[in-house]
Amino acid sequence: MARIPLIAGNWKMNLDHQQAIALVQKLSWTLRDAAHDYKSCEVVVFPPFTDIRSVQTLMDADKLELGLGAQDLSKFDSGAYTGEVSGAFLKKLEVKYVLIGHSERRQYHNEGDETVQAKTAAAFRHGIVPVICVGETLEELENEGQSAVPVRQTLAALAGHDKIGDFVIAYEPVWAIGTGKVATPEEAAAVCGKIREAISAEHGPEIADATRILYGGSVKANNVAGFLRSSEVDGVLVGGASLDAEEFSGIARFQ
Ligand code: G2H
Repeated sequence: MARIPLIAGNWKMNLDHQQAIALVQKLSWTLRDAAHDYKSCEVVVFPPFTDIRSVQTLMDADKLELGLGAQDLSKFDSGAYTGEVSGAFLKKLEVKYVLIGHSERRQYHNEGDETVQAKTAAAFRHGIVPVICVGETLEELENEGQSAVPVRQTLAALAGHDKIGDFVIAYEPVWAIGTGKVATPEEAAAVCGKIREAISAEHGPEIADATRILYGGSVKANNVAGFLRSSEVDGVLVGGASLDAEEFSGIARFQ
């Protein structure tokens, strides 16, 4: 099955709403200049919660076919959970994707496999596509090799759901995030292949074939093509380089 590549820009805790507006306005030009074909490659941005409304309004006004994502969601649907943001609220803002289990959430907010599974369930309940982030630390790489942890985290996130909706997996080796160190395209492809094999064994080949598996970690316009050459890698999750419209458009123009 042909999977449409997904280019995802994770803005993390950068850009206030004015800066977010400026970036989307610029992106609208740089993607146009790049003659971006939205049908052959999906581009999604993941602003901070406070920027989502501004970005969504601007995309509508400009008829920009960017997808909108959120960087997290609550495992709860509503109620006395101060500081949390419900998937129901995100859905009303036309959020299509949500990052779950990003290594920065796992590292700084103590999110383990159980929380990631519960948030994945919340995304399924609200009809938002979870982008489940998995990856090994340097220590885990040395002790367990490169694919054991990402495979284990993937299966844990997908376990115990009555029905599995669409989802995306983002393989991000923790040692390659924001460090300038990058996995080789061969390493990335091998791990993405192992993740797909594991999904196939657990949930069947149809789901495995339909699932997009992305690579993330210090992706830039000048290294993206290497990752996307492999049929195992269906897109990229980009952090730092997604804050620059020309660089991000360069990544979207990988073909
Ligand atoms: C990994 C990635 C995006 P960066 O966190 O999620 O960030 O491209 O800055 O390494």
